[in-house]
Amino acid sequence: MSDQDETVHYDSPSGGWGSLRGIARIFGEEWNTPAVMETLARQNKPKGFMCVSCSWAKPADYHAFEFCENGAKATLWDLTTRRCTPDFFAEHTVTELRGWSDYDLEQTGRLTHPMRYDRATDRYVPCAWGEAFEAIGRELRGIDPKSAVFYSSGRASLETSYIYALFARLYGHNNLPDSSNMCHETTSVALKKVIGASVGTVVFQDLANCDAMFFFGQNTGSNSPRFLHPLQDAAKRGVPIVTFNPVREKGLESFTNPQSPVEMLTGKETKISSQYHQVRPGGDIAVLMGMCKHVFAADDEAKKTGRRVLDADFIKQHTKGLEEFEAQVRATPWERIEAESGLTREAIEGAAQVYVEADRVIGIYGMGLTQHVHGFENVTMFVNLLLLKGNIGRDGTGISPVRGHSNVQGQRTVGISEKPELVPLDRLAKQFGFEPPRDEGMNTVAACKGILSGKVHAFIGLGGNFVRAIPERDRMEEAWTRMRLTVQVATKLNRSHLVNGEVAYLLPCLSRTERDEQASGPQTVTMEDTFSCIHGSIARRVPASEHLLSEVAIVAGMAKATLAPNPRVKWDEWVADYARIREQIAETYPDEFHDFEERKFTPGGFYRGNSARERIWKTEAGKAMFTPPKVMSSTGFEDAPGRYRLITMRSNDQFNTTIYGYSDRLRGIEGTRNVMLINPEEMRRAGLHEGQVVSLVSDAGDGIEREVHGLVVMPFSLPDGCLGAYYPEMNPLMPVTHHDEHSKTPAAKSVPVRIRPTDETRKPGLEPVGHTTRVEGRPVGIDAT
Ligand SMILES: Nc1nc2c(c(=O)[nH]1)N[C@H]1C(S)=C(S)[C@@H](COP(=O)(O)OP(=O)(O)OC[C@H]3O[C@@H](n4cnc5c(=O)[nH]c(N)nc54)[C@H](O)[C@@H]3O)O[C@H]1N2
Ligand SMILES: Nc1nc2c(c(=O)[nH]1)N[C@H]1C(S)=C(S)[C@@H](COP(=O)(O)OP(=O)(O)OC[C@H]3O[C@@H](n4cnc5c(=O)[nH]c(N)nc54)[C@H](O)[C@@H]3O)O[C@H]1N2
Ligand SMILES: [Mo]
Repeated sequence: MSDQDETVHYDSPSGGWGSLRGIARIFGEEWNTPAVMETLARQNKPKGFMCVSCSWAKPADYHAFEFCENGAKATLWDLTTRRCTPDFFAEHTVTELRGWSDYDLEQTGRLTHPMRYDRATDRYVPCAWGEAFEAIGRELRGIDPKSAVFYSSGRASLETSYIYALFARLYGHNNLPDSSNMCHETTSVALKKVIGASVGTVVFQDLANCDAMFFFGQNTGSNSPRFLHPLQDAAKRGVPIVTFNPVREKGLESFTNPQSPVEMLTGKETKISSQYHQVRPGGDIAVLMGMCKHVFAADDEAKKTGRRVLDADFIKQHTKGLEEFEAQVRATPWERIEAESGLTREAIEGAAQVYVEADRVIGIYGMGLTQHVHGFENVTMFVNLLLLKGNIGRDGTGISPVRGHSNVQGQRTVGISEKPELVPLDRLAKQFGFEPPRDEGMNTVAACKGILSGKVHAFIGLGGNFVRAIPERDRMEEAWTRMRLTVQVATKLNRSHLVNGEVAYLLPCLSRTERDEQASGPQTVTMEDTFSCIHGSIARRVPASEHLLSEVAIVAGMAKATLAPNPRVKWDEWVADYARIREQIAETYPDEFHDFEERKFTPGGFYRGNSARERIWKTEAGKAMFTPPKVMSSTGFEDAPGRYRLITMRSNDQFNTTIYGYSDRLRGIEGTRNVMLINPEEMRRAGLHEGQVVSLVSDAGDGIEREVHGLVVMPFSLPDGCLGAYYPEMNPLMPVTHHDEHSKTPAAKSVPVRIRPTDETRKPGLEPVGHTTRVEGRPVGIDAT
């Protein structure tokens, strides 16, 4: 393990004054006005608006300010007074704007007018909404529907998502990739297979009723900070919290509640994790194997005195496949487990002993498990561990994937899915009198491959920043320009808007913080949180521009201009009153959404239910499945001299591809994102020194040369054999084929790379990182540097 003292680190707890300073630093005077405070005070409250940042629960008994540093940043980002107007676009060509950083692009402020790309002048020019819809409709009618892709990024409401998916199916395809395809798709596929439910089984109250929590690869302090409150409560109750993460993430170490005056004044912090294990990236299958091995051994001991550690009744009644799984675990030697995990047997047994002693256990995880070639095995191994002691389907227990975007889970619930078997197509057919397409649609990876091969002719993006979020940036951007039609619905300018198809539109929408006034009055929209609770959201702010339309109106506008009229599909009525869309949702999904209108403002949200929580297993065998893992490492590649496992990381100063600033406060990395993190011993072994400028090259063995240059070496506490660097800067290094085998989630947490040193040394700063990709020696990309 690395020498802690040589590495950068952050000594203060997460939360605390640092989080308030974090907000003030970015927004300066802009944030501390009465109107902004009024907006923030209504965030995540019943009859307020729901945060646009992450999907963490909005509890019924909320705090005075039910938002966190990052929720406030996300809101303030939308409330900015800056505007990206037609004048701005008149001054800059698209080619010029492609030279701007992601940060600078978003700093131009909120988009104000619908814009059309004009090839002759290489500029975006304003156009009327009607003109944009007509042109989009004409283009879509002119191509095979199966060659169009409708992407969504996880923010749009249930109402928008439902009509967007309906639009796709009425038009004739299931090509509905979602940001979820890059995120928790591994969860959806793995949990569905082994417990018959595609989402987590935990609800908010379980957090207060559990006896132990196990955290694998989820960074609470940065990515779901409001979760720190129930975690702090649990830690104070003496609940052991055991964490496995290659990085020592501050939020999982200690926390000062910024909403507690006493804690703020005294600087008192709560220790969060009782054990913290820096597992190798990709080493979780081995850790979980080791833990199960210890549980079996403890059960053997207990049996001698007539007791059991395993929940034998549960296993007998509710599960299948224990024997084969147990045989494999018992046959796996500790040496193998230690080598793959990078942890000692004692450490793993120490963690497992907490599991043995606890009656009620919750398993929590994030991208550290899902974004691997064998992410499926990671998730199913976690379920195996929980099943051994009946830790699914009892109060205070369960499996809890922490979802990302604020409505990413909900979008899947109401039909945004490329998998026809997950959507009640027969019901849709009846409800709207049409024959929906039944063939499998394109997920994100399939869409990327389709764009690369020229099979995809049109791309509509409902939010997001697709070309920055996906792997293989250079090849994707080059292929992008060969598409006939690209449409982006967005609040702020980003890279994806500057990589155009032949015909391109940029359509600005209301943000969720803004009043959505339609013919019937102000509208409510709804979302689903990570615990499957549905919340209404209603906003009061005056929109950023009078020319904005709501996402519902934009989707309906495009659909109406594309499709033949259908008396049952009432686009205009739906736009006039979103309650009419909620009626349709309730008709398609009666079990989950009955009495939707009456229940939409239930404090804490209304629960849409989860069969696995009731111990009803909708799997092939009708039981919860023990799943012997096929591999011991989740990386999907062999170790080799000079080959490293690259973790692509998020900082607390970004929301995905939106970069708020350059302070990764909780990791002690300030004023830069252009760093390559490595432990000090590994740095010396590689013959490198602090401040040395290096390139990373992908080592996928597929003949394509991918390189990111201009990274500065920074010593950091990490396990051996791995490196850390930021997402999305590293995405040019990821092959599109490097993804989870089952779900196709890009494997962003173990990318095989090599280091290419230079002679230069400097302090890390704001210089942009460059990237080049070569296919058979030919440079690809539209403006690779
Ligand atoms: N501020 C902020 N909040 C966000 C986001 C954001 O970008 N910024 N993004 C939102 C979205 S869309 C999502 S999906 C979530 C993402 O939230 P998380 O699921 O927390 O995702 P990451 O931060 O990418 O990575 C999680 C953790 O996995 C660890 N890790 C990496 N490799 C491994 C491994 O092999 N094993 C283990 N055990 N751990 C590993 C990393 O060190 C990191 O701490 O956050 C949401 N919230
Ligand atoms: N290497 C690597 N790659 C990754 C990941 C990783 O950990 N490592 N994480 C993956 C994950 S988990 C995810 S979820 C994806 C994220 O991928 P995306 O969801 O595609 O990306 P975002 O950065 O969240 O999208 C930000 C843009 O959304 C638009 N936007 C913001 N608010 C709204 C709104 O209310 N409405 C509309 N219409 N538009 C809006 C703005 O224009 C903004 O620029 O990236 C994935 N890519
Ligand atoms: Mo995500």
